[in-house]
Amino acid sequence: MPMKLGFGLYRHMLDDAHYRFARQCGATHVVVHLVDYFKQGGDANARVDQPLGDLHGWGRAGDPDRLWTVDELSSIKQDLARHDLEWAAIENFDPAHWHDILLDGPRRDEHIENVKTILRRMGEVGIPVMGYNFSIAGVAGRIKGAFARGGAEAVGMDGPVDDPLPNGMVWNMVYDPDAPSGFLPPVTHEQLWDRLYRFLRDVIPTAEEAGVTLALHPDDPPMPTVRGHARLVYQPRFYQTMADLHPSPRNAMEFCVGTVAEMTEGSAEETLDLHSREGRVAYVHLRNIRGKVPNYRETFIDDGEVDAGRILEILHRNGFEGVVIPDHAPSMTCDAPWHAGMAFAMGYMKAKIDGLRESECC
Ligand SMILES: [Mn+2]
Repeated sequence: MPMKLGFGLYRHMLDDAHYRFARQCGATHVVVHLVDYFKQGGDANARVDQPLGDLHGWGRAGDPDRLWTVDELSSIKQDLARHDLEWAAIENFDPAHWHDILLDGPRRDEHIENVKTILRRMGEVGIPVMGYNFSIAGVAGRIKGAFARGGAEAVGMDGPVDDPLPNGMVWNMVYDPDAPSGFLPPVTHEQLWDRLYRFLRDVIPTAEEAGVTLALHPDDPPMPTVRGHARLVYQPRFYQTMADLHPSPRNAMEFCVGTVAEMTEGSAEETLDLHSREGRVAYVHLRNIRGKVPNYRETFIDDGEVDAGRILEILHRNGFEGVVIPDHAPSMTCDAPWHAGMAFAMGYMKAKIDGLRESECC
């Protein structure tokens, strides 16, 4: 089985028009975000691109008392199937459901049960992968501008962001709007690695029973700290640290090529080669960048420091059978900036993947 071309859809995109668009771009698989990052959008976080936000984050997390139900998941799966699309993965837990696992808070046991329930329901519906970030500050501190070729609007970073994180917020979302004022005490690297270790220890047995793979996204942006809080996988070598925490094949990676390329050490190609050879990669985010943290820019897929064709060759050579999605792309100047940017990335990836398949066949 060769690798598959997939497409990532945000919560507000779970409709027929976006399913058709993904299929028209050549996707056979879809990665679904069930957390709505855009509920309190405003200008800083409009539903026109990837979520950006400001120091207040992306907005409110979901309902802490309502986990995703089997009915809800089955209905999305059926909708996808009607469009010839397979559900490859859910991307990201809702902070409302698991914040005290990240924060090691008083509700941690309850939140571990939440994660187990979600994994069991995924297994029941047949969703094979759960992508997640294990991060206190989350995706914070990025800017947007006409950074990409031809002045296309893209995301980047211009220096570190060290403003402290308010109480009630985690992973760039507000889970408790009534939290007392003040700031979250910074977490150290040792504390956070210990929290990830205990998380995997507690939930991997359920993931194994359910047949669901947990797939860790590296820290985006990959800084040693963001908003004063330590990060885990902010250099390529820390992916190995994560792999060593639990030997189960259900402990895997959501390998984000762009994020790994933004790291100040190592190379995305070598890191991907190592872990895809060992079968540790559940699925791949493929996008391109120029620069390193804390100063980088996202670029068109053919235009940055990553050789995206070479990335796909490495995956093909290592027998990777999972899904590759474009992550995000610069917005193009036209009536449908997001669609055009994503379609460009999809066309590029589809041509490369088809070429790899053909070079093998005859
Ligand atoms: Mn990514």
